[in-house]
Amino acid sequence: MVAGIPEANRAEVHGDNYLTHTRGFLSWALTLDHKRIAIMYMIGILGSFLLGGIFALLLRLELIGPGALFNSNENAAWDFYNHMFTIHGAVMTFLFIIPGIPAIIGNFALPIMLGAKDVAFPRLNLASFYVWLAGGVFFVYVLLSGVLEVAFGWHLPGGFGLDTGWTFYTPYSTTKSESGVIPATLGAFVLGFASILTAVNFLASIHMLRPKGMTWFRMPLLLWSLYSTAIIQILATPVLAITLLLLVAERSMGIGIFDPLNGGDPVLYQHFFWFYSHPAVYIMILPALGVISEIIGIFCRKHIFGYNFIALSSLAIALFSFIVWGHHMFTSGQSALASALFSLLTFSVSIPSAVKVFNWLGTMYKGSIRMKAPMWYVVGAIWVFTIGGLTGLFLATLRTDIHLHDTYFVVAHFHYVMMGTVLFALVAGIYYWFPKMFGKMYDEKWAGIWAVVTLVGFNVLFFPLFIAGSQGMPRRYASYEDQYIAYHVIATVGSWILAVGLFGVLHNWIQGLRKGKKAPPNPWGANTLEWQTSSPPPHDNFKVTPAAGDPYAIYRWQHARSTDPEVADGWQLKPEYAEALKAAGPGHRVVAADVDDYNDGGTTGTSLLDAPDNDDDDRR
Ligand code: HEM
Ligand SMILES: [Cu+2]
Repeated sequence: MVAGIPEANRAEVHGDNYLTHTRGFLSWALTLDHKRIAIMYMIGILGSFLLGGIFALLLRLELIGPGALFNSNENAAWDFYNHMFTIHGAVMTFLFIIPGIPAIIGNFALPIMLGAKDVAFPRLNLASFYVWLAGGVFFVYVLLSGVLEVAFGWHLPGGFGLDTGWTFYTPYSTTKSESGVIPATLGAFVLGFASILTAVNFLASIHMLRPKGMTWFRMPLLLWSLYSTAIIQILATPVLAITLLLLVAERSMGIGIFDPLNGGDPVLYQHFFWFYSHPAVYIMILPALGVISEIIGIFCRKHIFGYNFIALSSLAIALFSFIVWGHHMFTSGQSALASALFSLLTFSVSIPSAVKVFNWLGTMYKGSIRMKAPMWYVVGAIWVFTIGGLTGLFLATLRTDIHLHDTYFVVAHFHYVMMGTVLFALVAGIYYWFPKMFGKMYDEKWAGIWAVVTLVGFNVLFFPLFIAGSQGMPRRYASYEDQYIAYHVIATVGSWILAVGLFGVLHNWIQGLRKGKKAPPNPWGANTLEWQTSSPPPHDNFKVTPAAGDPYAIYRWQHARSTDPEVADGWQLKPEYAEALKAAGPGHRVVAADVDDYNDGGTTGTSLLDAPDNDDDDRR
């Protein structure tokens, strides 16, 4: 084989790609192309993040001091606070973080990584996008009902706003609150279907569409993590669905399942809820860990360390995730034996998580690290995941949890794990696949600057909250004792730094879209199959299905082997590399292949990397 991606896949560079394949609103709205669906999800999900983020900034601003900031009438102010933190939590959880990485990055990358033309069931894929959208409409309704109530005193059916906390704990959600519990739970119910449909599609795709040469243990790690996630989505989500329907039945008809006045048990609700919601934490986090595993080796120029352990730890996490829910209920009056068992099991789940961190660090160790935007965020994500994970141990320990339960320690812990790890992995992933998605490069210098700002902002925002929490600052309180003021002021300032950084990232992406340099097919020198087609890929991804090898073989980016250094299609190696390659003669290799090693020689592009073959030489 000679240079670059297979000839037939290269030709597409001149012709159409999935973005330009057909035009017009309907061609997007009715598309079955997984890549377009991914882009539509991206707009919707980043939009939800913006919405949840606005609430977060308002919340944080309110907490800058103990007084009522937005309304001089204290009761009204506290009421407003309850609505804000509930809507923030619900939007972030159900609309942003659960669908996030699978819907955006999974939808875009999974079929191409499999060398396939699309997911197994493209129509189902489009359907799940619209189901997600429908679920979102319920939340918009809840939001609107709150705004209309406050602004004009209009009452929409189903209550106004939402103030129960995103967990909808009974009996508050069933008998006390006047808020839109029913529309909100129905929204979460509908969103659950979107989650299940995507999971079914991914499972089927991974089982049916793997190309020649891609055995289970030659599958990219992102696919392992999406596979494990899909198992949780399919098994756990129905539990939430049933729980929420029971809640609706209880609230509207008082059937007496959760309400003690009718013989029900509110703690039962908590069991049901966390039986889903703890596994859901791994629905959020596993795809993020997959993205990290996917990116890290490439930017350390090393074969990922401990591939099998990373792959299997995803499955282990998925299985463990089902048997630890009781750690949310140490203070709820469940039996001491149950609590002790749940504590032990919770510690066990930290083993596979730690396995991943060790393997990432093993990959970085003695690697030749390139600090590009994806790598900045991967390092940031590993940092916050480690802090989040270690602080989780305090919450898994019975005695310390009694002290820390429902304090800001918990708020800090889950923002480190959920928001930090998942958001940074998502940003890393969007940067990493940006050239493939849009055929353009983003600006590396600004990407680095905004990365530092976001990572600093995040830690300034959430780290002080560990301390405030350990000193007793309770969560879900709009006001507090003076001793906590300093922590809240620092955190609020941190939230602004973070916001500036995130707007910087958005700006960087938009500038990349508008003015970015044309991207070569394989700017990072990666070996997974999506880099074996042009950027952006054509509608069908590949004209010839590439054969898969070791997804993390390093010689692809350490050495480009070619008899023809003047590569077709205009992406040329810098003269020094080309010279060396020519001097080496046929069959030889030179160190090359990073986007910086190319000259943008014209209008088209291919890389000098080898087409995949199945050699196993210098694999590690
Ligand atoms: C991926 C992003 C995020 C997710 C998934 C997320 C999720 C959540 C969840 C689930 C809650 C729990 C609400 C409850 O206790 O019922 C919460 C609370 C909170 N979040 Fe976030 N959040 C995110 C980003 C942020 C950001 C950027 C900020 C700050 C600017 C923030 C500030 C807060 C605050 C202050 C609370 C606590 C409210 C209270 O307990 O009084 N969150 N968040
Ligand atoms: Cu949990």
